[in-house]
Parts: sequence; C-alpha cells; structure tokens
Amino acid sequence: MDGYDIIGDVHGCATQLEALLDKLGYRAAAGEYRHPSRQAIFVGDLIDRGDGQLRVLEIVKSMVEAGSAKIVMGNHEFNALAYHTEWP
Ligand SMILES: [Mn+2]
Repeated sequence: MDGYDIIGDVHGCATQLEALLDKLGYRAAAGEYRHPSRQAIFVGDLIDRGDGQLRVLEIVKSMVEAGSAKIVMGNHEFNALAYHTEWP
C-alpha cells in the first residue's frame, strides 16, 4: 500500500466522485473502483445536497467491501440515522 486518498463531503455528487476517482488513478473493474496501490478514506458526508446520493453510496459501499476504501461517518449520516431512529 502506497498511501491514502482522503475524500470528504461528496454530498451526493456521484458524477464528480467518479471523475475524482478516475483522476486519482482508481479504475472500475467488475463494478468496483480499485487502485493498484492506494486506498481511499471517505471522511464523512456522502449524502444530502447532490442528486446522486444512491449512486455515491453504491460506489463507496462496493469499495469498502472490496477493501479499496474505508469510511468514517459524517454528521449528515448521523443525522439521517437519528432522524429514522424511533424515540421511545
Ligand atoms: Mn459536509
């Protein structure tokens, strides 16, 4: 492993995320973006604002499952979970 690419605040911008991953040298193979020697660290706020939220989640989830990314929850994910969690 050569190092990490720290990516924050994607905010549903799937097209821009794919362009960024491509620019950083990640390539989509079998539906998953991988880098030959680097790992992406997503530091929160994948959701809200942009119109590609589900696509962003699909991209990042597949990368995490393939071992080519790690993820930290952002305040927007925390708020979404809290919003959908029933208060007793
Ligand atoms: Mn943010």
